[in-house]
Amino acid sequence: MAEEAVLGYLEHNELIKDSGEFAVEKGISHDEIVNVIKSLNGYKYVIAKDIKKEKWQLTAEGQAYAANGSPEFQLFTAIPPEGISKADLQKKVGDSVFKIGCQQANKNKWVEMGKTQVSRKVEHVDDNVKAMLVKIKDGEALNQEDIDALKRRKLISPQTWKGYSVIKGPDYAPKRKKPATDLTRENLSSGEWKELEFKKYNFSAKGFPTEGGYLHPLLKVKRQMQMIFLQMGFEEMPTNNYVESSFWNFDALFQPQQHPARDSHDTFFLKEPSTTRTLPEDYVARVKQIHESGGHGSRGYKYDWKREESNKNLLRTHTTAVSSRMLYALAQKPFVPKKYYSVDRVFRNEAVDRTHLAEFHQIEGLICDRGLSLGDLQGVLQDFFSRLGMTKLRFKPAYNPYTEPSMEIFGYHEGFKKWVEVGNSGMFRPEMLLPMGLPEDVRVIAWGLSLERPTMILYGIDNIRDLFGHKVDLGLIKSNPICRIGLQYQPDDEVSD
Ligand code: FB9
Repeated sequence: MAEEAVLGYLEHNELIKDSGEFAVEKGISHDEIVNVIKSLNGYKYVIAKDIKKEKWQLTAEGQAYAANGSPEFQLFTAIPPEGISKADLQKKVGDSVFKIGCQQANKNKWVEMGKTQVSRKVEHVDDNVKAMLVKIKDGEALNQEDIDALKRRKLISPQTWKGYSVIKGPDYAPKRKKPATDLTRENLSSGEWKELEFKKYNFSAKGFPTEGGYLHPLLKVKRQMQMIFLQMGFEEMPTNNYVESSFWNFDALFQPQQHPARDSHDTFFLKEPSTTRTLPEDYVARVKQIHESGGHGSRGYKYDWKREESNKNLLRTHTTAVSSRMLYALAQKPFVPKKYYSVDRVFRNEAVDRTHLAEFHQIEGLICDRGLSLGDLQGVLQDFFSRLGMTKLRFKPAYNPYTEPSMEIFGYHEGFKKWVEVGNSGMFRPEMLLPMGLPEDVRVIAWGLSLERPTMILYGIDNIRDLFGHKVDLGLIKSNPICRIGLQYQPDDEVSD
């Protein structure tokens, strides 16, 4: 109906000056008229131009006074000719009307405010305030002075009225022809295609979002890390066993059985199957030996090493457990130098916070060869991290039960303009390597880092829970950048380490 009204009116008139007045004139709601104008404008039946009008509307208080009269008027009419006590008057008109009414009536010199009594000063008064508010309500104009007075009393507030002026458009027609959106066989065979109006192609229309698979950011960075290791000539270690025995996870790494990390506060031990079945007995004996009384120049830990402790099954706390298996396997064959890496899940019974979950992905690299030194370790770290876009490294002495010397690795982050801890490293202790059967002069340099930290940094993710786990933000998984090379990250999304 609104459409016929607009198109019909323009058939005989050049312009619809004001859609608001047009709506009133046609008795159609302005919103309906506006929707039709917008749609006809879209199809170029008309050309609509915005017109804005500042107008005033009553506030809640203004509406109350427009309905019940201004408080000063209500107060005045409540005063009997002989006057009344303030208390009675207050009871009569209520607290807010009394408070505001007294101020205004007094200001208008309508009443005499005694100490306890209130009396009229004039016979009759007009409630101009109410009258003005009603005018506003009916959309009538008031002079600026009255507007300011009502504004001061917060009885009115400005409202922007938006409407349109409308003229015929390039495709104007008194009646909207539903443009054909398809050329059908019938159109062709009937020849009606000659008359038909075809809807214009909207070449900038957004196509249907193509649902497709998304690589999780962690997997993208995992791929990046794997590529770096393969390019550096490393082989991937098989990490497909989350469940590990305490022996390979701790004892083989010369980590003493009373080490704090070996109690259930840090480690998830298994109830079922609780104990490992097979271990290489001869090697176990040598590990027992080295823990209890040392050897190869080490004095060991001098404690009573328990087999049942090493039999306990757990969720591996580091992929270094896989390194110990691989190095032992390597020692069982004539020695060949090896470069191994691993990237997989490890589990630690730790407090969960913005950057820590009970599980994360550990990345580990190791090089096993004769005569390797700490310098070789620093060198390979320089090579590895420079491929991650981190060229400036610093090394801080650290301690791990299975490496001596050990170093924490810090890299300078160009984007954040600060040093970030990027991992840990060291040279595996002879107490770990020799019982395996590796030759005396074979050294193993190794380092480790997480997958989550670099991924959070590269993808600007602040909370690890958005990245991994049951609270993952799927939107992020779907909308994250294809890939992130190196660290030149946009500073605007600050992620503090
Ligand atoms: O990943 C860590 N930080 C990091 C790594 C890379 C990175 O790269 C940027 C984009 C390119 C940015 C940050 N860290 C190790 C350092 C910290 O985050 C640290 O607070 C948390 N660490 C985890 C352990 O938390 C309990 C990260 C995890 C970690 C620490 C040490 C090892 C592995 C993972 C190790 C080891 C190791 C040592 C010697 C021999 C063999 C393995």
